[in-house]
Amino acid sequence: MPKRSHCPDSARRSFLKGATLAGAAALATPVGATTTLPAPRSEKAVPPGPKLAAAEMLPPVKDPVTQSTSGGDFMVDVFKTLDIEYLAMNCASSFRGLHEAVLNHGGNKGPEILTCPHEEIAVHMAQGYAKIEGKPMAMICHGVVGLQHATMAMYNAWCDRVPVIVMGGNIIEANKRGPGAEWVHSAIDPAAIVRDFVKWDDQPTSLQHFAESAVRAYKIATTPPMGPVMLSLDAELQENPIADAETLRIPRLAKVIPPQGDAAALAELARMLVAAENPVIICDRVARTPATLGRLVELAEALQCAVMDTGGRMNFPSRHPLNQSFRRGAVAQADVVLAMEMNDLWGALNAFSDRIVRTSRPITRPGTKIVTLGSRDLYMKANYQDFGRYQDVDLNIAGDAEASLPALIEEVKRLVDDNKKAAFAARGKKLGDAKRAAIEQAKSDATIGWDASPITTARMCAEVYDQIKDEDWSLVGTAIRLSWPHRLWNLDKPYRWNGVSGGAGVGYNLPASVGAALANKKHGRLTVAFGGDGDFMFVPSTLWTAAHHQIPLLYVVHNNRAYHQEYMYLQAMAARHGRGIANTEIGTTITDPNVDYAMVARGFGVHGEGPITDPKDLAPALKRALAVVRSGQPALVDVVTDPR
Ligand SMILES: Cc1ncc(C[n+]2csc(CCOP(=O)(O)OP(=O)(O)O)c2C)c(N)n1
Ligand SMILES: [Mg+2]
Repeated sequence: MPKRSHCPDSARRSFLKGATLAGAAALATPVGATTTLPAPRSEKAVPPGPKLAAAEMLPPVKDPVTQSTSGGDFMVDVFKTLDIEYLAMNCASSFRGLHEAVLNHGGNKGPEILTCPHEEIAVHMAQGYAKIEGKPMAMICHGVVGLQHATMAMYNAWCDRVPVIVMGGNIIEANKRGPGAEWVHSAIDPAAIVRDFVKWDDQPTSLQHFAESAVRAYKIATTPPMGPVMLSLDAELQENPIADAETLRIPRLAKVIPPQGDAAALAELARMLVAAENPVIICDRVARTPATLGRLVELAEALQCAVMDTGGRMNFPSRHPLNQSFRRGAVAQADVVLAMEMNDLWGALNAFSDRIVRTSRPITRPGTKIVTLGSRDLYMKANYQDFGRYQDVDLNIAGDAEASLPALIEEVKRLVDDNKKAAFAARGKKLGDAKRAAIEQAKSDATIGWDASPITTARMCAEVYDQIKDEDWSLVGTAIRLSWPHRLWNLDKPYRWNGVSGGAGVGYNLPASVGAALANKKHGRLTVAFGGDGDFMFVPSTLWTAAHHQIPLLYVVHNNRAYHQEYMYLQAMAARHGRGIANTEIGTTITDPNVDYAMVARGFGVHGEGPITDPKDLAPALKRALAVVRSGQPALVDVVTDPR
């Protein structure tokens, strides 16, 4: 155990003496009479006045020069039992005890520290990582202020039902807080600010309490519906010696078995699906593990029915003949809809427009039977409205969809006799034809403006795919409305895609992509992502973390020099009010000056290409960038997709 560094007693004594003299001088000098600037004061220097008297009255303190254990060491031992690979953080004194223990007791391995320039980056990295690796990462932040920075990313993780172990430092005992920062960074209930969007939180007051709460936090975070959890860690608990080592016990974490839907209800669902003329499966956040992709294929093929993958996870192969995700009309033809782990069921079954006035209509035909299967309603909160509009359903099966699939598939297969098989095959053939036509249409659509400069998003995506398609690639982010990869790329493995932000909080894409790339790194996968310029502008320093930790990722900035979604909304609003669109660039565009993202990347130590405006320059730039990525480093390509 390395020694903790403390001021020797003599140094402390002369330090206090200096402070006393400075204090006395300050008291004797009239305000404004000094001509020289005051010497910079240490945060810990004892200020003059009544506080000085208090300092002089302090009993002599004998600091321990060495301390063979710290509470932080025990906390690290607990983390090790939870198999937490990484601890993402922006450093802060409220968790200096734990930080030091991770390095010197834990050897900076399991967990290893990821240095992040912003707490939002740390949480988003954890969100992207968990959706590739299938397990949570931990992050720790400064009490109060660090947590305030972390909140939006925690909200995204909450809406996305992704586990993240969030921790924050705090100093619970008022008489232990130093003046200044330690007061403004302490709270009686730090987690209050995030309680509406974490599954559970606690502030342990002993090491045993910590051990039990850490294991409980992990268990709750990883039990479907998953979500972020928060532990507030007292600084004294981290820093002080372990007083009761012999009585401490680390509880065991048993593997969580997610709840399967009721067997009778699944049998009823199977009967409905098999009897239906046009059953349709809609899936959003179904795939928790790599097993689901194959199971959904098995279910869909047994029924030869349409599957709409709304993209919350990598649920269904993009080129499978039954994948009808870009044919919303398939839902209109359905007589039975099975909707699994939906983020927004109403949104999937209704058309909504806000262009003139807010209007909506169902896209299902009257009488269509709707069945839901999912874990979402098993844990819900009221304040933030991330549950979408209420949708009438006919059968509502509460249970984890992934865990329920084997029983459902078995039941369906049992009911499909030879007669049904022949009818189903005809249905499947029609769907396969429609799929082939949709792919041909997408290919043809993609050629529109192929040689245009600035570059079309279709060309941008096609050029990237052309260079990665024969490798073991993983796409971990797309810019808003960028559907070309899902329309044209062959997403055929569980890690080909990992979903979206959840809460639509912009600033997710870049850090979540870096987190996902970190998870992909040890599997040797080539990670690529597209991201908006607006998204990038929230969190550019993520690139430094990617460079520092050597996280290979090709990041393509879809640079339309605007917050384009909002730009379009504003144009629609101005048109509706009959006032023309002349002013709508104000507050919505990112020009004057244009941002040179490649130069920004280089500033953070990341290979940067661009801005690319001529499509002919794109392939060579991608080639150079991918060579960097293959060598184990991140690279950015700035592709200009807008004329301004
Ligand atoms: C934190 C946050 N701020 C603002 C918004 C509103 N918003 C939604 S989309 C968008 C534009 C994002 O710009 P960019 O990433 O460049 O995507 P583009 O629309 O240009 O494709 C904004 C600002 C939001 N969703 N989240
Ligand atoms: Mg943009």
